[in-house]
Amino acid sequence: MKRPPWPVLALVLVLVGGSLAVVTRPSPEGPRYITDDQGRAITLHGFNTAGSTKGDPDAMPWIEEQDVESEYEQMGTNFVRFLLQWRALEPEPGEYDEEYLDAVAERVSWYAERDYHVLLDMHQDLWGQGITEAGRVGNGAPEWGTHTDGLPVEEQEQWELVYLEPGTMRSFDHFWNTTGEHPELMDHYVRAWRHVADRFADEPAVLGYDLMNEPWGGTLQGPDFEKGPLAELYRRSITAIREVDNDSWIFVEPQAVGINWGLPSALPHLDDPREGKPRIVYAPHIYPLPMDMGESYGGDENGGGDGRSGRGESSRVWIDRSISLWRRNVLATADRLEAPIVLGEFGLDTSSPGAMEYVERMLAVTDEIGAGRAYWSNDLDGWGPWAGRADGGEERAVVPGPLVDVMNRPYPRAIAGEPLAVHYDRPTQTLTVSFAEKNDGSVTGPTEIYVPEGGFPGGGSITSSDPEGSWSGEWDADRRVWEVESAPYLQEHELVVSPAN
Ligand code: IDC
Repeated sequence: MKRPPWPVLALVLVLVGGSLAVVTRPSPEGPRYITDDQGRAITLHGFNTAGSTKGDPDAMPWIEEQDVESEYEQMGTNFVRFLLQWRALEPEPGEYDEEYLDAVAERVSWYAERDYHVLLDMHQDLWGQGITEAGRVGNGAPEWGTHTDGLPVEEQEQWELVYLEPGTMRSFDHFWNTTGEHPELMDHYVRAWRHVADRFADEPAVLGYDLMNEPWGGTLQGPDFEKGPLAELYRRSITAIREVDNDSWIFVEPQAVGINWGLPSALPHLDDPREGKPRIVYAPHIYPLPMDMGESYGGDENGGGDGRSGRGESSRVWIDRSISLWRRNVLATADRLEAPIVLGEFGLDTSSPGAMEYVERMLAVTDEIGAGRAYWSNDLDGWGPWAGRADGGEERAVVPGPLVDVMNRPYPRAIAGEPLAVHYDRPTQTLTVSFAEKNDGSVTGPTEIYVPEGGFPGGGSITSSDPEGSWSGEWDADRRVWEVESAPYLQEHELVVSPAN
């Protein structure tokens, strides 16, 4: 008799076992979308405010309340990623500046009055002002937390390259305690977050906390960094925040370099000890490498155009490939984290060729993957929506640039159910939103769809797949919002908003 082929059987078992393991993997626990206090899925659509915070002595953005009003009126945004600076929060070790937090709270109230969701972002680039004597290149960390050990930091034309300077590397190595010399730095950072959360836990306009902008691992890179000290920082911050704030959403970013270009992240799943379903959000950025290298979104999708990539095709084709790669990898990471996605930064010089098409593309991609988004940024620097300030006069009104029209588009602010698809067709200005009924009593209130003024007098027209008489759509002219009550006995609904004809 022939001997049974054990090795082959074993291999088959391993393979079948492996695929069974995949099939029987538990389904995601948490919602894959962010919900408001009525259990509705919210779409976050807005700006980073602002880059000017970094260089400001008081760490405040350039805006006044009238600028928030202009943004709301001209683009109907509902989201702001608001920059914080650790240096301002904790100017001396263990001492928090309450006046700084008061100033933040005042600005939060400007947004709260207009129903925005505010994400507090602990921003840093290149560690902190203290990496160079002139203080011109880095921002974020306090001087007392900056240890370059006297290693040099040269300014570079392309600011990101300063990440590679020895003094910058060493500052990060000390923070992550790769050097074993400064374990206290991470303790301070975690406690500082707890302090912020304690202050804003009861402010409903504050949606959540972005634990660290664009983490950089110093000499630890990739999975070693993301699964190691970065995950440790996140776990400790999540635990500390939850001691004082059960409800806010906690946003985590991957390593920025590489992941911003579309490469995969190794960030591990992070537990959320809150009562109820987890509220962790995956918040990556996108800055395609060709764009970092000075390419524009000019040319066309068929490869024609300016051919600046020097590869016999337009740079747009090359950038589109980066976007596809980014999208695939972001979805994979969000699956692992069982987290909704918010694109925390995307942006470019609005005068570069094809810039507005790139923004349209990213708005479409974020719609497709059910992600919120914050454009970088609302500064008066050529990237933002404003061409500048009108000269003179008390009002100093902001002057709209090309981005205003692109960002001012119909979108569902809140969906009373489980979102299935959101699609905006720019040529016909038609928005289609489909969602499933949630029959578990967890959702109250109407679906709300924002519609811009231009081309949509009286809100334009709205239709529903629900039978006539079983649903209602009410136009709130002040907020420029359709409030839709759908037929609760139907499993799925599709709403279509288009210009009046
Ligand atoms: C940029 C600012 C620029 C500044 C630089 C360094 O636009 O004026 O010199 O930061 O502070 C990011 C960062 C974000 C950057 C943005 C655009 O998170 O802070 O702002 N960007 O370069 N990562 C990739 C791009």
